[in-house]
Amino acid sequence: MSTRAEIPVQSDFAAEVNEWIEAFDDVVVAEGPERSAELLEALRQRGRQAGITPASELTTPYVNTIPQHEEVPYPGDRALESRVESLIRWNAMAMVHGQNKKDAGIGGHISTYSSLATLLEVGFNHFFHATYGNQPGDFIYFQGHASPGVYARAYLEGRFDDQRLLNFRHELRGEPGLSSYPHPWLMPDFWRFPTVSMGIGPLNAIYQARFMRYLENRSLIEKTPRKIWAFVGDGETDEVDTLGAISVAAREKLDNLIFVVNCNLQRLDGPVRGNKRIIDELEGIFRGAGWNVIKVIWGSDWDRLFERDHTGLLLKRMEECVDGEYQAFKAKGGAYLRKEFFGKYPELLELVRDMSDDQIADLHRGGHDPAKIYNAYKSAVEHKGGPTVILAKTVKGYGLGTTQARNAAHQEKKLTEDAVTAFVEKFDIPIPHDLAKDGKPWRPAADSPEIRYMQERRAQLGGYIPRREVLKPEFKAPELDYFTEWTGGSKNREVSTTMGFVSILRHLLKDPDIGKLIVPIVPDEGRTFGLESAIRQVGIYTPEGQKYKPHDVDMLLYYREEKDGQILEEGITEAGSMASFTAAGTAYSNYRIPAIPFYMYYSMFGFQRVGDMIWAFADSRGKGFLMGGTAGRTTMLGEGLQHQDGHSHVLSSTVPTCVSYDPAYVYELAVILQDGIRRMYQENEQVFYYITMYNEDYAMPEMPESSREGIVRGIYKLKAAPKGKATAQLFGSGPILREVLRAQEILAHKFGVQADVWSVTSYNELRREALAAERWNRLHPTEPPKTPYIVSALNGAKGPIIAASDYMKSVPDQLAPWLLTRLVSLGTDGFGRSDNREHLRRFFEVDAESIAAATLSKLARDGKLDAGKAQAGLLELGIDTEAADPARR
Ligand SMILES: Cc1ncc(C[n+]2csc(CCOP(=O)(O)OP(=O)(O)O)c2C)c(N)n1
Ligand SMILES: [Mg+2]
Repeated sequence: MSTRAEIPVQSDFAAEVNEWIEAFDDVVVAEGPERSAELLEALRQRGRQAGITPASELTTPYVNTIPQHEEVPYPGDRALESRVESLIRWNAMAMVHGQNKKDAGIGGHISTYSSLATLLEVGFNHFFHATYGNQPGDFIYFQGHASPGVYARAYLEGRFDDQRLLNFRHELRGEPGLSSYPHPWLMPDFWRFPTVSMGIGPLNAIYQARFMRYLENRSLIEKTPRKIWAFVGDGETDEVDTLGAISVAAREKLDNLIFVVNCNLQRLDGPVRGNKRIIDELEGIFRGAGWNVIKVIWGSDWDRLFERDHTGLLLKRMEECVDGEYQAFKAKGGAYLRKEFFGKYPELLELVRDMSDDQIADLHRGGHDPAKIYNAYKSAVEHKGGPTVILAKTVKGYGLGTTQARNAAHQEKKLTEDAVTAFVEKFDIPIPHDLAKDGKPWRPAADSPEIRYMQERRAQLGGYIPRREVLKPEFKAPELDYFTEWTGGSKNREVSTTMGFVSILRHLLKDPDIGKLIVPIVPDEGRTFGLESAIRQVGIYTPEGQKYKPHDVDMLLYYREEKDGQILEEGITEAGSMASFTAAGTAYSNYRIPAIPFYMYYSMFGFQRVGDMIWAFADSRGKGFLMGGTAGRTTMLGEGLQHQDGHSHVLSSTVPTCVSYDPAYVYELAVILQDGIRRMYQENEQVFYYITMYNEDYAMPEMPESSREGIVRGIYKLKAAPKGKATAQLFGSGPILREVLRAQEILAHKFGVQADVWSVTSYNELRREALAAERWNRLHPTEPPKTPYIVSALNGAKGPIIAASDYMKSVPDQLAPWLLTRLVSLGTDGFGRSDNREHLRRFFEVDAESIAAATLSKLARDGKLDAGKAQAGLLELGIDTEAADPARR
């Protein structure tokens, strides 16, 4: 009964559906696309009111987003552009091939650029502005391992000579080389953005776009049509960093941002999504996050086939295939494609009956078709209100013969002689065979039509890209007098170094000259650091202003958001904050604005969490202050294992341009900040700062006379032995310096042992300086040796050295080679615990009693104190000599 009843209902319904579709078609024809969309939206609304929720449409059919009939004609000279592209392809390939023949194992990549070439060339010829009037132009984040193609273009442009190309990956031979990947550190006039650590480029690009808007909204730079283009690998999207912040771009309506994902369907080992289609997956993710998505899947030569296919069978077949198959189609050639793809349906075979196997093999993917790419870029550049992602389907190893679309393509460094010959023929490179087989560079004369054309295109677009430049700084750092309020001590008021820092920061923010350049950055830790007053003072940046009345608006320190707010409150993202820090810390070059970022965060979530981004920051020649708050494994009380940082100073020591300090007092902090601003912004030194700050309150003393140099260099004598000559030397850093001072008293009063106390602000800097002196001495054995600062500062101070800090023992251990006696390091090796400072410091053996006990013990070992007396001293100090080692508990 039910079957009979249903069939007529269904067919009735099908007819009804058809009527609706016809009616809708009429609207499309009569009213146009916008009205039609309005109609659909109204229907959707109505559906919702009736309790019907339609499935959301995150993915669209597997065809180009821009239909052929909406395309504009290509504006460039296709023949000349194609010629230029071929020449670039040759030189990019030859550079890697030749170098690996000459120097086996030197490496490099040829397949990535071969898939990316047309995507870049359309940009270089028509979109990438090097300048906008007198303003800096677009920023391009290149896929790092496509660098040979970028070098090859610069070679054709005449920016590099033959020798420079022959020095690819040979940077240490007394001549300028070409670095493997984009590294501003190594090629400071060329690269702006280090991108080769997968995921860092796209993440930084998002925050770069945001920071650009920040500078515009704060009227620090002119508004221009400037764009940020990020070329991203499809495999690279596996990194959480690549996709993790894409919602930021949509939320902030960053229509200055364009991602181009080079969907060559492969990564290093094999297919990106062999069993699926990466383009569909990315389309859903980006659209869901609110991005404008443009798919460039098929080249123009497919349009003819689509036109001839009236049944939709071609699209059906396309949507049946997964990426693993698409890869095989390009690896195995035309006959295979005919049989396996078109051959599934006789109607499809018929479609390509008039085409040869070679013609079928040559059917282009969208990412290799300048016309399709041009239209996508044009649409992206014109899109308003949000970011755009272009998903371009390409072929890895395009045009490289037997390497094309093979799983091993990524690792291919050399071609066979036959393959070189085939390449030369395919791309019509007029180079003699004997030069070709060794991968010699080749370019036509500067006045040849193709070179003139490419030069003219770049001239039209304002110059060459990439290029990095730094204008001569005209910056005057405030003198130390400017910080008198903080060098003068806290007059017995108990404050923390964090509070001291925030008040210095607020002072700087008010400064008529440099105040506007300060960029405070926090990942949802403003209150942790007591920034409420600064929030009230300068506001939190939000491009839309404050659309709501904050609940605490009646309070003095309410949550103030402003369109031109100065604080970057990033939410809970250390990676995002680090990306903002990177944009701000390189603004002196990218925007010609010497922004001074202060990024304040939980020190535990810095170097170990975003260490690779900090490394890239250093590579970028970034400047600014990383302020590691709630520092110290015992000073950050209560929070335990995941929060208590006792090792960030070990990690910071690994970054060559990072200058680290662990100050105990606010005057030390003031001296360091003043010196940092001077060195980075006035002297233009390529360094940045890592400073730990703590949340323990105590009275801050006044800056002692002539301590300035020692503070900056890393050590100074803070308090000489109270009576007479010292027999021990005590080093202290951060809040543990106060434990050291207490140990000095205990030793004097209880045991009659005199000790000097030194404040060590930077073991890292002392070690670097000593290493440099030692190296010089090593290389100049006939010259009088240089004395490391640590040696001259100690000036023969007598007795064992006991060093204590809230960091691992390896931090003071760095000085061991230069000390006259063996150093005793006390530190916080091991996992943190939840407890208060007193218990934590006893547990980690860095409290005053443990420091005093270590001194007695060492004196006994050195034969300067009776061992029995030392043992009794330990007992008197309440030391549990049998407690388990905290480093292993
Ligand atoms: C963080 C990180 N992990 C691993 C690598 C090593 N690596 C370099 S390229 C590559 C594959 C890249 O694939 P894809 O992003 O698809 O780029 P394609 O070469 O296919 O364009 C890998 C794994 C790296 N550079 N960075
Ligand atoms: Mg890939």
